[in-house]
Amino acid sequence: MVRSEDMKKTLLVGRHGVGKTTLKQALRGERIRYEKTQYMLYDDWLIDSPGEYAEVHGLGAALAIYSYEADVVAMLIAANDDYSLFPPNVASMINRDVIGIVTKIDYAPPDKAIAWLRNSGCRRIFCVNSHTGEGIDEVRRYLTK
Ligand SMILES: Nc1nc2c(ncn2[C@@H]2O[C@H](COP(=O)(O)OP(=O)(O)O)[C@@H](O)[C@H]2O)c(=O)[nH]1
Ligand SMILES: [Mg+2]
Repeated sequence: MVRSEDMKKTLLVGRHGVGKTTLKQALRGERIRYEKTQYMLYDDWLIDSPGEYAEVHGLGAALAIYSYEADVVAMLIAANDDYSLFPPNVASMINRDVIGIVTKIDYAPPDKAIAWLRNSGCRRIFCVNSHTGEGIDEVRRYLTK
């Protein structure tokens, strides 16, 4: 059982469909189910964002502002993505701890996504399959205060 007061407040960022909401469910130990994210969602320690905030240039500022409410910003890329939304070294523009999470490692090797996340400035990178729970404990441990 995860107690929100034990956890670092974490903002999840990435394109729509990358697996932010599913990761949130896995980290919280909830049943995995599809749920479209229509607006910024605060579930105590996890802040889930709609993919459009990362994809539409004009909405990017909203993510910057929400990052100030977080201890950690997690940038997500799926192992089978064929592009990255995140500019090189963008982590240096965020004055929070920035980590990378590769989702959907059941679909493809994570190497390409790891390289993109590293290029964007993430020093810590985790690899997960939110459906089976692989890698979820490591992320949860890192996000525990
Ligand atoms: N195979 C696999 N599918 C995943 C994984 N994570 C998310 N998905 C699926 O990807 C789709 C989009 O996930 P969702 O969490 O809604 O993405 P979001 O738009 O970033 O919130 C859903 O059908 C999820 O079940 C994963 O690690 N492995
Ligand atoms: Mg979502």
